[in-house]
Amino acid sequence: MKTVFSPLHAGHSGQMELVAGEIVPGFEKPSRAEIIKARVETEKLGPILPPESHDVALAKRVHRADYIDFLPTVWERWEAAGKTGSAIPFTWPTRGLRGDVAPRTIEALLGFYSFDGGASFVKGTWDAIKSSHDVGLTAAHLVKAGERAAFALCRPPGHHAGAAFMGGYCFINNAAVAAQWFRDQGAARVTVLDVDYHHGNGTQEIFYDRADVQVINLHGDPMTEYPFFLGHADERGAGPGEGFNHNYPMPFGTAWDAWSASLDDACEKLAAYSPDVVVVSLGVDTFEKDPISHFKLKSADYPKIGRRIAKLNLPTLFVMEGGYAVDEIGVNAVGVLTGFEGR
Ligand code: FKS
Ligand code: ZN
Repeated sequence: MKTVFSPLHAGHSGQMELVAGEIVPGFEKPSRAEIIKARVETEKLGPILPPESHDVALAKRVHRADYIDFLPTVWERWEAAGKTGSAIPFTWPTRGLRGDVAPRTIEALLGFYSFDGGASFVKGTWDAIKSSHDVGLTAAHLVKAGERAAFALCRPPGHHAGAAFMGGYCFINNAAVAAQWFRDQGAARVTVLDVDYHHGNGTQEIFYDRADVQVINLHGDPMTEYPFFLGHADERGAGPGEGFNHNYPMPFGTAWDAWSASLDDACEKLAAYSPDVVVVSLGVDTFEKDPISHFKLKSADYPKIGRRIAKLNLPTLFVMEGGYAVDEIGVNAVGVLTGFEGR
């Protein structure tokens, strides 16, 4: 299978993150993508292609236009305001405050367009976001052109980004943009299957009231796991979208037997929906040694995930999301892809 990758991801580097009361270097770091790329090479998965540039008008099909227009302006506004360090949001319009009036200052706008402090900017962040968007769409083009599958080695990831907010290391929802693009290209139905450890709240929000994009999520139970405020089993979609959203929250300690039972059930629902194409939000932070997660999948389990998805026998776009056990991230992510290819 072909991989699409851009070196511009590396400009999103050195950004800081607030974890447990301390500002620390972000877990979502450049070596993640580099190690996956190196594993694609050593495993001879296939050619690695650069992305083509795609207009962000495509991103505006799933994100609000003012949000997408805001992202490229963040760093220059932050600097113009005399600020140093990472641009991190810290005030949010939660219940009881106005979320409908866009304020004027950069610190206020960062809060207006986010749900947590997990998506922070440095100088190269916008170029990395745009390259990740381009990587996703370029890989989607390969699938549309007839490849059985393609791998979008996106960084930064996307599945926490909603219609008008960033958060959880995510800015543009690459998987959602690709799913919408497939619809616009004539696919009647698209499924997003999200196997990242964290619930893909952004993807769920974007497609929640739609029947043309089925969204299936396997993840840590939001009662105890980030992003906490979405991802329960009773969230089944709304209006015309009712019955097209499926959540599989699972407790800390979940290992292959229980996790794969959820995957089997998810794949049955997916097959019954009979989409023209599947977009897999591929996170490997379900790994037993992941430093921020609490599932217990082993490296040998990742090829089994790929094999199960391959059994669906549908055109498949893999979009990279999370995974923080950097030493094993290449083995695990590429393991899914080689498993998909039946080796
Ligand atoms: C560490 C707290 C970290 C944020 C977790 C974000 C997870 C991001 C991700 C993505 F795929 F988007 F990258 N809280 N104690 O893995 O879901
Ligand atoms: Zn994750």
